[in-house]
Amino acid sequence: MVRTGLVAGNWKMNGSLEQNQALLTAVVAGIRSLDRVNCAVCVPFPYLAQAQVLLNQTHLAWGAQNLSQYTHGAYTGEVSASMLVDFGVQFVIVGHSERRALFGESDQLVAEKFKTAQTAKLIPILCVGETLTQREANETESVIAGQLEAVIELNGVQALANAVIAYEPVWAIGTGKTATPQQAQDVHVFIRDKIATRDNQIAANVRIIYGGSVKADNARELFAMPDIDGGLIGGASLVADDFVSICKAAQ
Ligand code: G2H
Repeated sequence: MVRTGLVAGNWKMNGSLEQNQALLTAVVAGIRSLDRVNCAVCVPFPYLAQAQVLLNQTHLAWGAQNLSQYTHGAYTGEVSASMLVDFGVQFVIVGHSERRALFGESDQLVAEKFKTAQTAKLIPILCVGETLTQREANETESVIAGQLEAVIELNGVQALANAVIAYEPVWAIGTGKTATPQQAQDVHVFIRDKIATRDNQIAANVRIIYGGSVKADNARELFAMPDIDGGLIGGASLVADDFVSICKAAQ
């Protein structure tokens, strides 16, 4: 892997103070010796304070799963970028397919959230990916190009120098179906080539991670592909031994 790998857990809406304490303590111990991969967990908002206390001065970074596109004000129920910064957050997921599909987030809104995150010096993990219907209609590339273009239009290609892209085929999320390493590699190359039409160096350096039913037993073959720079891990990030194995596979 030419770029430093990143394995980020996406806990989604899971956890409790008690479970998190055990999980985070075990993960911190398990990844202690890893020095060639970055590891992070994106936890639900209420647990950011707990993550900050438990993970400060460890090898495990922490992040959030969403943020508001607004900086402050009368937006009931929203969480701003500066609030995340107050809790030591480094990464924030934007445009996860569950936010796009279940909460109506458009490409434009995702691009705005990306901008708000970067303005606050957070590192956005921008999720892109196609549904099964879109893949079967040969629309994978056009869908991903549209998701990417919306972000580049609003933020400029330079913005990708301090961001991570996660390719998450919607048909592989939480379904137990994983893209084959070659299927994922092909899309990662497409994304990198697309960025290269604007800036070669940014394209070569940006980390593109894969998400969608990554498990301890398939991580190594996925991460062995030259353009897969790690993973965004859902279900398997809730089990300490599995998440640690996946982090080790990216080293
Ligand atoms: C995709 C992934 C994490 P899972 O959503 O973002 O979840 O690994 O459970 O498919």
